[in-house]
Amino acid sequence: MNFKKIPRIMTSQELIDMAFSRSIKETKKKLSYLKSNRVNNARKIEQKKIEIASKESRQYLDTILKKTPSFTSLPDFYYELISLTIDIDRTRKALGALKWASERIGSLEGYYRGKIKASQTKEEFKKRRREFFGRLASVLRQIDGELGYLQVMKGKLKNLPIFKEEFTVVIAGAPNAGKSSLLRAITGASPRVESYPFTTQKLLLGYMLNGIREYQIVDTPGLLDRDIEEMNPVERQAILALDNLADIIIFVYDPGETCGFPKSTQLDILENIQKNFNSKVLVMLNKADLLEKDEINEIVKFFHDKIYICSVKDNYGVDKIKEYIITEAKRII
Ligand SMILES: Nc1nc2c(ncn2[C@@H]2O[C@H](COP(=O)(O)OP(=O)(O)OP(=O)(O)O)[C@@H](O)[C@H]2O)c(=O)[nH]1
Ligand SMILES: [Mg+2]
Repeated sequence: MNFKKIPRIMTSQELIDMAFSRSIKETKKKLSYLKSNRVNNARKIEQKKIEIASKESRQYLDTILKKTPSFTSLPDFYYELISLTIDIDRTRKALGALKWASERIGSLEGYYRGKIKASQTKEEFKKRRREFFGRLASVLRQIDGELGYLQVMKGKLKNLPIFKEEFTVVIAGAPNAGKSSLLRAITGASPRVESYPFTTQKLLLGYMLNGIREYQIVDTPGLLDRDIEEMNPVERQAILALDNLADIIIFVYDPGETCGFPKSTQLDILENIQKNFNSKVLVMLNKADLLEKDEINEIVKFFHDKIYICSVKDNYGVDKIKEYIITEAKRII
């Protein structure tokens, strides 16, 4: 699954310019020994221009088709992740259009070479070749929108994380609770952290090291308290990770509510996670620096001591989270 191999996607105008300029240059290079004042040579030269313009544009389109991995052969998890990232049907349609263009150029090439063969004068050869160039450009212009779409698709796929078969921790919680801050604190990753919700829009990956062992940590977009059917593709990525990747889950809880979501909503999200996924859930009270001691004690009581008190901002309690991950990894694997 290597999306980096997809070549840079040109616009139709860039592709037209490339095909025409190579056609002229290559023909000159290859047939420089021919004198164009002879009718037969002039015919060969114009045919060569057609052949090269066709070859260059078709080769380019065929490379995109060949280097774009077939989505159906992907493992289920990646197929789902990709379908939440790009519109797979739309991408298939765009690839279909490229295939059509390549075939159309091939048949136009055959048609115009035949026309030139049957022509008698240099003027006619030139006219036919120009007609071919015009029709080639028109076919490529027709797929300009599709090329544009594939360019966007490539940009999105290039950034998809590739997960390893390692012990994996998935960090979940309400938007703005401090999930990405935690990822940053325990791994070498540097995700964007902002004081507003919905900063993280896709799955982010980091690795926590302990000697020679590494643990895979996945940061997810914030969850709201709602049914899967109502979730948008960004939230669904979090669900997908919780369902498919998590050996354990860390739920980041912000009882000070600076995240903008009340405690009750956050506890409902937690309950849904505990209900719907099999993995063990560690609850992490974050932003303890903003709470009074009494408030913290009350929360600890509410959770029957089963909660980790942290302030990622002050790096307080983060080591305990790391220890927990290491112990669980030993226990599970
Ligand atoms: N006071 C305080 N602020 C914190 C702490 N941890 C995170 N924050 C702040 O909370 C805000 C949100 O942090 P993020 O790490 O981006 O939160 P997130 O859960 O990844 O947010 P989304 O990606 O939007 O879901 C940022 O302004 C952080 O600086 C903490 O322990 N104490
Ligand atoms: Mg985030």
